[in-house]
Amino acid sequence: MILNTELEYKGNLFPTKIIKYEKNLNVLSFTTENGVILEVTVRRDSILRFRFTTTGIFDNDFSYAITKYASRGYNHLEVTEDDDHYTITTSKLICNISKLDLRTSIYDAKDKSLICEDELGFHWEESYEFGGDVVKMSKTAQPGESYYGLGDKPVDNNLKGKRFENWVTDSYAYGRDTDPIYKTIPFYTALHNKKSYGIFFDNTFRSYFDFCHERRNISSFWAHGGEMNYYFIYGPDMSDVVMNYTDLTGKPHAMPALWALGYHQCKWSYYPESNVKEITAKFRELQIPCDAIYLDIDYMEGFRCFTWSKQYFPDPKRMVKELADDGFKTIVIIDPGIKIDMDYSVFKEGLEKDYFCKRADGPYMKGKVWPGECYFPDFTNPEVREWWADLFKELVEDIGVRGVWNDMNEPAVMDVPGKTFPNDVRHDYDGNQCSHRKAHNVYGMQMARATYQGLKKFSYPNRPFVITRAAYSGTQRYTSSWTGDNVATWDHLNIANLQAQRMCMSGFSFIGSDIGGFAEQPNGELYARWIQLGIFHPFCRTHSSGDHGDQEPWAFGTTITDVVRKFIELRYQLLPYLYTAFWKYAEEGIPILKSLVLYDQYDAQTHYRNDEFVFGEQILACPITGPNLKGRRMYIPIGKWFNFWTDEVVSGGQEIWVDADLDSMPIFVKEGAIIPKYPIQQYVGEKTVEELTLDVYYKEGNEISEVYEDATDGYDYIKGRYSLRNFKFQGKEKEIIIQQHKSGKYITTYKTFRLHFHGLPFKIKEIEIDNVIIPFEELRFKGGTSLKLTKEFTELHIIGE
Ligand code: MIG
Repeated sequence: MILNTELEYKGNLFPTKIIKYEKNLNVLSFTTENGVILEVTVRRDSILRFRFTTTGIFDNDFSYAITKYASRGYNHLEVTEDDDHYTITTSKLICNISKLDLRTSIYDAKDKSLICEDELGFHWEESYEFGGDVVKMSKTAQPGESYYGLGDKPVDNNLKGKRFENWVTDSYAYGRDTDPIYKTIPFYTALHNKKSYGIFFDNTFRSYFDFCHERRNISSFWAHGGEMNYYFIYGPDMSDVVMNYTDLTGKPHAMPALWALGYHQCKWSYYPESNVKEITAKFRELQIPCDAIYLDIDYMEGFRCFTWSKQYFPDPKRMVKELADDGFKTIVIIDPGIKIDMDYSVFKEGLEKDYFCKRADGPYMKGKVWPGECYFPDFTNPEVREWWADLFKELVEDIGVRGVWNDMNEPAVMDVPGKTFPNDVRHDYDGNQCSHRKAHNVYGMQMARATYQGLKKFSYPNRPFVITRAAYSGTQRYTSSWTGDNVATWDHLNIANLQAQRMCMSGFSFIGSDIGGFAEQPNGELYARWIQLGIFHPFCRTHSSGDHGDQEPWAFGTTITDVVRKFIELRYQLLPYLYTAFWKYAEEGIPILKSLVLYDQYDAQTHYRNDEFVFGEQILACPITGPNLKGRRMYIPIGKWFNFWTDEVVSGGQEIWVDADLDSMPIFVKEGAIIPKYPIQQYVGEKTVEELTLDVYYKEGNEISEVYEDATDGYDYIKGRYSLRNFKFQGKEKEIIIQQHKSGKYITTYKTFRLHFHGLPFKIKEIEIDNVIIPFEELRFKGGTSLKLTKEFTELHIIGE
């Protein structure tokens, strides 16, 4: 809260009555007697933007979060007026704006039910110290309302009763409820009476959200500067809210290369070269699949970005090539701090070109990080971003590095209060010069963006791969991310689960945790359980601080190694399934992981669930989150599900006990699903995929499954060279019909499918492929019930006896 006595003196200020209304196409503005203007922009039938100024003049309308590719347009817009309010009507929403004080209430246009209503609505306090306002909004909580989202907050899914701060912060060994941590995603979804809406508060200043914490029936949000500027996004399906938010702030600009969805191995630090080679060789020797190996800060010369330690890595180009020949992509860390050193070309150039951040009165922003005293590029300057992007030429184009890891980009500064830049540091903010108060939350995002631009340019024709620690809404367009410096404890396994789900429902699906924990050391059991969870996270990497014992899959004895291998192998088998989920995310903004509330908001049981989640659209997973467990109770969402290991069918809508010894975990597959699988490979591309396995889970009824594939890297898919298979499954008592619709011009390497049936209630008698009857024996694999058949069919009938 604001403790400044001067502020308290004047206190909250409120808009007064409307004296002027103007309509300019889809932009409606309402001016009050005391000079407040509310501008409502109808972006879509279900998306309204609300923006307020208290000075009669709006800021330049600029946002790092909103993508220029966001959809626009609506079917219907009508504004009417009566005695006490204006009414904006679209095909989805009715929004009333009070003539007395600008307070709004929003209703569902179909059934006229109340969705969201201002309490005090917009109000503000003048900020004497910094100028401008502390801008505030409060809304009345509806009966039974719950709240979800907000990025990486390490708390239970349902945010009700809690208050949060958004200020991107380096948070070594954070814990449950630590707030704020690395990311600022000021977007939440609310749910009441089975209907969901979302609010995206696009304000980069330090901001706060209160979900019925301060007052039991009130939700509110406010920021220490800037405009009250928020988007109201209506569902009523939560998945539509999340998709629309993701459309607004952007989907990934490109698909990741398939290898990026493989398993990654990291530690602080693998060096020298011989150590790196030992690790990679061990993966191949033990036949544990792995696609990427990371070099942390010790690969550099005195922590100078874009240099290599001559002692530890005398010939990086050769090493990177040798690793690549063995299937390993090399990923290196790059931090924002540039060492003050006149003999260091990056520093000299940055200085000469005036690219480093400065304090208010002119001196450089000097801060201590790993290299010692550093200056920091102003990534909010487009010219600096271009320069930064070009610095990757040698690393990527010449040496062959395939991915870059951006760390410390909160920005983190050592040994100072606040652990970051002071507030007075100046930023370009793409031509909207401002202080660090406004730029802080986007600094890391803009660094990752510049890095992405470099990778995109110099990796071509391959796709770029970037991973960032800090983020603001919209960062998902450029990069993947991890959840920062967690700890090797069981509670952190839980936190990782929550954070990955939360990031996914906050539009940022390419996320994972440091598997096993960054700080301290897991025992084998914790590591194995964490791998089991990690293989279901879109980004899958083991990382540790390296100042305790080893944390490779083989570091805990052969029993654990075998469990870890088994699950990483499963990840590789499921790659086409995950790739398809990623494609749906990149294409439509559908989150890759779905918390149960997002999966089925109509079942009230899901509103408080935390552990179970749906991976893609048809696999339900739930980690084991404590020691010595041989299983657990978990909630199965409504519907019928196959136990992945036993094929036993369970009915959802209830909590059940599920066995899961250390070499297992609860995994279920939705009935009717067709799950695509690749053969186990030690790295993506090790094998040519000669056959696509399709695991078909019987259902009496219909279900649709899809498989997206392309060349696994490169940009041909954008030109239509992809392969999308849509399978329509219809199950009857004694028959299965599978219709395949194929689109895209990519020709997959395999020619055949291997169909494997689960839960088939009948014995197969004959098979009809595109109206031609073929005896079962001709297609069947020796002794089994699986079929080998051409990938070209359009309609398949499996007829039982
Ligand atoms: O101050 O580069 O979160 O993943 O290994 C610590 C060393 C800096 C923090 C990152 C961590 C990384 C470590 N870094």
